[in-house]
Amino acid sequence: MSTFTAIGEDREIDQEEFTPGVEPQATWCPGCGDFGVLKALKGAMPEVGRTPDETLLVTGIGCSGKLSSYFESYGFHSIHGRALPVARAAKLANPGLEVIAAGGDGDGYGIGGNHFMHTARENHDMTYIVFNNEIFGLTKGQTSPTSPKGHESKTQPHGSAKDPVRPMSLSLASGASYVARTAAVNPRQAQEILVEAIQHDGFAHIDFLTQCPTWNKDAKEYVPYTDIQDSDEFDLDTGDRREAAETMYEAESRLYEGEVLTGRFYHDPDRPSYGEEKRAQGDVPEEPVAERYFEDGEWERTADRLIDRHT
Ligand SMILES: Cc1ncc(C[n+]2csc(CCOP(=O)(O)OP(=O)(O)O)c2C)c(N)n1
Ligand code: SF4
Ligand SMILES: [Mg+2]
Repeated sequence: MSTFTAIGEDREIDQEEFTPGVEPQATWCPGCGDFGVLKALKGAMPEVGRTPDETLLVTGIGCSGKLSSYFESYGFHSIHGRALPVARAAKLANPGLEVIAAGGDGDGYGIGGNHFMHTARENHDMTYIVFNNEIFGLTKGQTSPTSPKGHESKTQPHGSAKDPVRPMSLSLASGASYVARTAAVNPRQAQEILVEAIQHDGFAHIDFLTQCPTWNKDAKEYVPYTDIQDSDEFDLDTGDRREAAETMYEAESRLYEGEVLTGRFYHDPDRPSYGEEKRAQGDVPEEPVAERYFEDGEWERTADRLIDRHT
């Protein structure tokens, strides 16, 4: 079965289908928050109703990037900071695929920051999970763009003199149409948010707090956490940009004071995705731009039809 013929299958899906036969056990350190992302993602897929054949997971480089090895679906372990351009191209080539991109805070907010900003701006239809452990985990604990000011590490032995990136504020200002923060220690909320993000038509960004007990002992486990949707202190209208911006700023500031605020911060269900805009203009076809196979073994390239139209 190809990824094209599998799309639209209607059947019960078991989350165990997302456990690969090769390397079923993740090799992350004991207590690593990355396990929580994998668990929540596997739990979300049956709820969304997508099979491994209908899903593409693109990852960057880092401990977080190993997610695609431990999750059964189409997978692409790309290069550092470049998961989003790969994911964008795949989604445009095959709009029926459920595309999920994932990587670390260094990967997505540092070296890949430019791609993050523009993928949000263009509202590409995908879910982007950023494992935020406030450190470079894989390369053994260097300061990352989300490390708190004053954080001591091998690269900043006297403490970082830099203000950290505000991931949700950056995402909203750039144009993301769904923005949330969750934490590995909150698996129920994490799964619910993943389901919403995957079902959202547009760029859905999740800042996923993942503790790194090996290299970032300061970050502890992101507990206790408060779900802003359950808190009496917040009465946020997630469709209101200004309110969302204020609440994100508050959550980002308080994280560095030791208070973990999680939940849904912004959701605009009406903004058309980049793919929808391009299809409306007739610039990309409705069907995949890749090779299409037929039952009798014949195939055609819809890309050829596109090229004919432009020559
Ligand atoms: C172009 C390039 N520069 C640097 C590296 C080295 N490198 C690998 S992973 C990494 C940072 C990982 O940190 P993060 O993205 O936060 O992921 P984590 O390991 O914390 O999940 C770096 C700098 C690389 N692989 N490629
Ligand atoms: S180094 Fe940190 S982020 Fe990497 S697997 Fe170990 S605990 Fe997880
Ligand atoms: Mg990291």
